[in-house]
Amino acid sequence: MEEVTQINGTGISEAEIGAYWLEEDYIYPSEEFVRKAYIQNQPFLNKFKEENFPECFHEYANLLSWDRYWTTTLDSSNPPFWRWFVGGKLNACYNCVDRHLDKYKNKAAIIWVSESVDEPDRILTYQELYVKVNEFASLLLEMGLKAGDTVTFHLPMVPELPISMLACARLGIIHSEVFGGFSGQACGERIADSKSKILITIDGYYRSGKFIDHKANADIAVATAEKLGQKVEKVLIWTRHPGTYSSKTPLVEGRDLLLDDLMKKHRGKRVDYVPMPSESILFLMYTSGSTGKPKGCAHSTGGYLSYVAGTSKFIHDIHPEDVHWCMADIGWITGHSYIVYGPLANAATSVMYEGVPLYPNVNRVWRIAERLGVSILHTAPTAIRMLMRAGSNPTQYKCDFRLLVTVGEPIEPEVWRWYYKVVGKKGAVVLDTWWQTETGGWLCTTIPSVMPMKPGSAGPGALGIYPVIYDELGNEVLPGSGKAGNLCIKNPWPGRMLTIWGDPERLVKQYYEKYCKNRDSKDWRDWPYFSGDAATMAKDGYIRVLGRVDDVINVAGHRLGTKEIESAALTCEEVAEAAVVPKSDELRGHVPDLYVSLKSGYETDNKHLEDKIKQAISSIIGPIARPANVYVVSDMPKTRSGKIMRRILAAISNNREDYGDITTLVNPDVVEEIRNIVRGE
Ligand code: 6R9
Repeated sequence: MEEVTQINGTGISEAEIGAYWLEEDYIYPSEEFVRKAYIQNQPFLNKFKEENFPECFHEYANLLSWDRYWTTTLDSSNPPFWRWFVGGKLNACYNCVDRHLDKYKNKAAIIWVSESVDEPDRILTYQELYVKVNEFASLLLEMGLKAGDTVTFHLPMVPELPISMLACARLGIIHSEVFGGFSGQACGERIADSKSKILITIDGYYRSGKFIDHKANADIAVATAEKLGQKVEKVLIWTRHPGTYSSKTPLVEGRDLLLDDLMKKHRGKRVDYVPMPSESILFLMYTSGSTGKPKGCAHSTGGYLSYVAGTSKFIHDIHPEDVHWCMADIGWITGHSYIVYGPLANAATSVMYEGVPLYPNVNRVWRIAERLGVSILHTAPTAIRMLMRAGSNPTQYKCDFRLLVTVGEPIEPEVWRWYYKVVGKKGAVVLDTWWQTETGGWLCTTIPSVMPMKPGSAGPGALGIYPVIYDELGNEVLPGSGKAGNLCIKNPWPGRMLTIWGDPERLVKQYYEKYCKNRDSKDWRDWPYFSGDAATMAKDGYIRVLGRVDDVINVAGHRLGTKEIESAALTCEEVAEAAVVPKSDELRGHVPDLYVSLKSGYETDNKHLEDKIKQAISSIIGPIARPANVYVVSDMPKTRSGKIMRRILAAISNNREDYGDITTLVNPDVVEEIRNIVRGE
């Protein structure tokens, strides 16, 4: 049995909390945490019971300032294209910046920490953020951009990224940030899909002590977009060291503009914010799915912002006096929701760190946390595993965390315990939050002040969220049965993406077709959301997420499509067929293993080919997609209908014998041959 640090400090009776308190491996929040938390009692949780749906989400929407209140909480006339807070108007930038000026003008909104230990922090107070966002919005207006246009960013972790996001939001311009570590080509494909005429980038940034020439990617991105039919008219370039252009890549005349120069004209300018309809698109975030083409998840202004503001306040429990540090990259959904929009909507102080956790040494994270007085730390199991295994020692530092978040991949109980005991000194609560790019915000997590933690479990549905596990046939897998199934959500919620940009039918196909009970029904109860994850649900409703059931692989918390990697491998002329499978990895959770067969006439015994393929994948997608191993095989294990049996390759990569039945293969002999190649025999 896990040790119990504190009993329930809320004074709520066991009967009220019900089954939550009965299981053996529960760990309870410290009394100190509970005393300070926003949610103090069961009546607040009761507001989110199923019978109060959808009005329960007024608790979230009412945290925002609306220019016009909504008339309809949930318009469900066209499922699954639900619309939230219809009739309402608001502005996301106003809600994250302007409205805090009265009370918090002089408070740090963003504390940016350079990767270099010698470079001073950049601190933007709410007033300074307001000034910079207005100046940049003034420039965007001058460029002729207006509400409803799209703009692509390819920015790393610099303060100009949230400034650019908020300036777009101020004018109703849809921003589409592409993770800075993605290649120029990946960025170009997203520019073309989103139809952006403007790209916002930077000359370079630091990674593990090296200056990365990022502007070089912009040229590739523009060329790629143009090949795909989208002309990029202007490339706006921030500089990593303001005033100095540090890239070796020349500027293209007439197209590339240095923002240092352009911004001079806009100094001191103020721009009115544009009240936007609740269901207008705030941003696009591309993510990988089961096809080769990433999809643009379009998030709404009113629903999304309400959802991230509400979860940040009531579950994340961010108070204005907290210093919140989420170590994710803003190029992913976690950064959008829980570095920028959620914390800033709550007038928090949000820390942004440019670099990697282990640079220049294993204790960098704790030095930063100690120096800034970070009270809430938010990171992924991969980072925790790396710190733990590298011998990082938080106990040497005066860190005083109140709450620790883990997100992005399943966390092993052993890693959870290190986070809880060594990082949190058993005083901080650990929140394991399960959600996805598509969902906008957290879906499964404990409510830390009133529910105990269970190492390795993401907790029950968040406020107003009703998860269910279905088997392949659509039967409910009962809680406590110990059986795994597909994790689904019974009801709509305000944070879910509005649609998939340019391809609304894909929303229906990918997330709803599988379990829709009646396609003609207008009742949301007939439209459960299929997440693509496998999970089990314990008797108490706690969810344990096992991983993806589709062609998505999770590498160090980064989501990659196996089809995207395979397509990149196929650009090498030698490659006839490619199959990617996840291989378990102690640090990164999973890494991609790639199997290729070659076109006739090519030598299988070609040492350079492996490097060539790895290089192709790095430059087409980005270094994170680089396979751990490339195996050149004479043929793929195939069914009679010609399908590659990835399950068999996955078993071989992970050194398991559970191939299942291989007699149905057209070429069963190849299994032994591949196994010998992988084992190096
Ligand atoms: C927020 C984010 C989504 C996929 C998701 C699942 C995995 C996320 C998790 C988790 C276990 C958690 N995932 N949180 N698995 N426990 N707490 O990561 O979004 O990049 O879209 O990835 O990540 O497999 O389906 P995204």
